[in-house]
Order: sequence, then structure tokens, then C-alpha cells
Amino acid sequence: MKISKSVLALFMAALLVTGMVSAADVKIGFLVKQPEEPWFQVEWKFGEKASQDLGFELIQIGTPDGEKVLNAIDNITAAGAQGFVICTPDVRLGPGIMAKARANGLKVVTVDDRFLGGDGREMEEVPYIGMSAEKFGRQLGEALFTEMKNRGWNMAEVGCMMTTFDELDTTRERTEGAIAQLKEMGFPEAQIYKAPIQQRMEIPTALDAANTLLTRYPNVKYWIVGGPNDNSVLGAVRALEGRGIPAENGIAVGINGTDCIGELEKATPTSFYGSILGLAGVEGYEACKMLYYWIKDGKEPPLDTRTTGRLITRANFRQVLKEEGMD
Ligand code: FCA
Repeated sequence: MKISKSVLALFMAALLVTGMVSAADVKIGFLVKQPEEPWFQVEWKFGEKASQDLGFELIQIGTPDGEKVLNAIDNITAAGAQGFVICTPDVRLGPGIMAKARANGLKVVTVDDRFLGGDGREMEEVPYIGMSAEKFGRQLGEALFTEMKNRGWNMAEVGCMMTTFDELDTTRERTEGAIAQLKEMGFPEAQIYKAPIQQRMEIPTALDAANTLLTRYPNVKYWIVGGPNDNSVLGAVRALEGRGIPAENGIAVGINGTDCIGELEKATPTSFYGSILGLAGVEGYEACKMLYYWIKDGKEPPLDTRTTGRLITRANFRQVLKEEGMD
């Protein structure tokens, strides 16, 4: 077929107008707040898989604070990126990050933690993919209550410790969902105690929060324990151990399912019973894929995509991880 020069020129002009680029020219940054956490390593790994499947370049940068985020945005811009996926170290940085992205001509997809605007409300105009947080929490609450019943504990002797991190909407919704579920199933509200984690959700900060709470309730015989993610619950488990509470007197359930595999693999069971496994791989892959088509074809991503969770325990985690392609 012969294509005249003018048709070609028209085609090129159309490309320019729509901003389309070829796959090989697409470069995407992937910025995460806690690169040491397995959750984010899984997201990165599947982001890489998307880059191989679709043929774009992925630049991964750990950005634990605001300054690192702004530097990373400049660095990827200099490297020729057209956009980035981000789990921000602080949701209140949202407006600043978006201003910088706009100034640099970059598209943005957020993952896990949703930006907050200056008015304190979620920036719903920025595409987001993350957990259906309340539902994850409800699954956690249900798992705790069901296992407590299985063990035949006298509910009057049980305390519920919920580690919390209310600075983030996604984590607040998870623990509120867990508490609502426990109450609906008949667990007494007066026996539910919150242990707020300071600054960052990590095992040592969660351990401190749990210790403070355990000092206040030294006479509780059995503990059910929940929290916003695996590390928040693992810290509480370490605190129970530090107080000499036998492993069989605790039932602890986390969220993520990626950061507790070592715990579930321990030869001797601890009070860590299981976790609601989230789809870190799907989130990492889909966030990159959405951004890729946005850059390449101008196809705008959906503004809100939510993923679901599944309970894993010592009994089934290997099988479930295999089924989810996460082993
Ligand atoms: C937040 C938490 C992570 C993970 C993610 C889905 O970013 O910090 O551990 O739970 O949500």
C-alpha cells in the first residue's frame, strides 16, 4: 500500500495531538514509602512483570520521606519518564506531589495510600488502586471471633487488642471494620482496647504500643489481636511473648499476608494465627498497566479500583500463595 506524504503527515499530527507514544518509549517510575516491607517488594516485582509483558521501562525508587519523593520525581523526569505510580510516605503530601508532577508533565497513579487534599479529604480525582479496606477489616474480625469460638474460650476472660494507625484512611477503615465485625458477632465492646501506633507501622513501634496497653490490663487471660497490617500485629505478638503470655492463649491476625510468611513458617507456632492476604501483585501490575495505557494511548484509568482479601493460616498459606501466583 502506498501512503501519501500528506496522509503520513496527518497521522503524525494526530499522534502529537493525542500524545501517543510507542511502547518502547514509555518510562514509568514506581515510588514506594517502605521498600523494606515485603508488601512493597511484591508490588515492585509484579510492576516489573508488567514492564516485561508490555515492553516499557520501569524505574523503582524507595521514597521514605517527602524530600526523597520530590527528588525522585525530578530524577525520573530527567530520565525521560512520562509518569509514576506511588505509595506516598505521607498522604498529606498529595497536593505538593501533584503540583510537582504537573510542572514536570507527568501522569500519576496512586497505590495503597490515597492522597489527601488541603481540605483533608481524599483526592478522588487522582486514579487510585488499593484494598477494600473495611472489608479486609471485617474478614480479620471474623477470623478472630471464629477461632476464639473454636478454642472454646470463655469470652469473659478474653481481651481484644487492636493496634491502630488512624493517620491513614485505609488503615483506619481496616481496624474500624474489624471492630464493627467483632461487635456484630457478639464480642463485648468494653473488652476491645486500642493501641495506637506512633509515626510508622513497623514491628518496634507496634511492640511499644502493645506494651503500653498490656501494662494497663495485666489480668487478661486470653488475647485476640488485630491491626492494620502484618507488622502492626507482629509487634503485638512480640509484646505478648515479652509478657510471658503462652502462645496458645493468643490469636493474632494481620493484614497483607506478605510480611508474615516467616512467622507462619516457624517450626513452633506463635500466637500469630493468620493474615488477610491482599493482592499486592495484582495492585503493582495493574497500577503500572493502567499508567502505561494512559501514557501510550491516552486511555484514562478508572479513579477507584479495589482489591479483595483471603484468610491465610499456617494450614493453607502455601496453597493460597500458589493459587494467587505469589509463591
Ligand atoms: C498501607 C500499609 C501497607 C499495606 C498497604 C496495602 O500502605 O502501610 O503495609 O497494608 O497499605
